Amino acid sequence: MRLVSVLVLLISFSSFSHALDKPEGKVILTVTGAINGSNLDQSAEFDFAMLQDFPQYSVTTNNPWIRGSHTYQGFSAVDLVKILSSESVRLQVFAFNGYMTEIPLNDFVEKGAIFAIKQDGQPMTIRKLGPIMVIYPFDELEELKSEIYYGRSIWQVAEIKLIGSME
Ligand SMILES: Nc1nc2c(c(=O)[nH]1)N[C@H]1C(S)=C(S)[C@@H](COP(=O)(O)O)O[C@H]1N2
Ligand SMILES: [Mo]
Repeated sequence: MRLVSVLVLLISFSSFSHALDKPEGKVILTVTGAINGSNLDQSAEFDFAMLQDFPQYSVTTNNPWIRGSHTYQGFSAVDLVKILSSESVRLQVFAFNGYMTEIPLNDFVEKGAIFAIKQDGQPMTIRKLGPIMVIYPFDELEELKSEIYYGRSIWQVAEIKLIGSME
């Protein structure tokens, strides 16, 4: 059962059901690991438009790193795993600065986490901790205000490695 209600914006499902496209714009996310569907050898690359074509979810919350309450919009790891025909249940997420954290896929279901690509309707610049940042609905679930979820709140995400269920 979903514990956290996240607003499904359904901005565009159109290209989601198709085979994975090739990025036309600047690649902002590389996905490696336990994937079957791909648009490159052993990995999948995404530009901003491709990430925006995923079902979009919205979380409005405060967080410890950005002043004030903001509305974050982005995609779910559940849909990413689905489009890559992966059975992964765990993600290793890497930032530009080399920071890495592990996130259970379940956080995107039960805790309402999203990979945010927009803040208040605008793409997130690197200065604003973009282009991709993991956001939890801290204001909605008190248990998220702990070092576990702060540590999983990785910003300036560059790469996701899907860890297979057998690893
Ligand atoms: N890109 C990136 N995200 C990150 C980190 C980091 O070093 N780089 N640190 C993580 C950890 S361990 C915590 S507790 C929180 C808060 O880090 P801070 O207290 O140093 O701001 O951000 C997380 N996200
Ligand atoms: Mo931390």
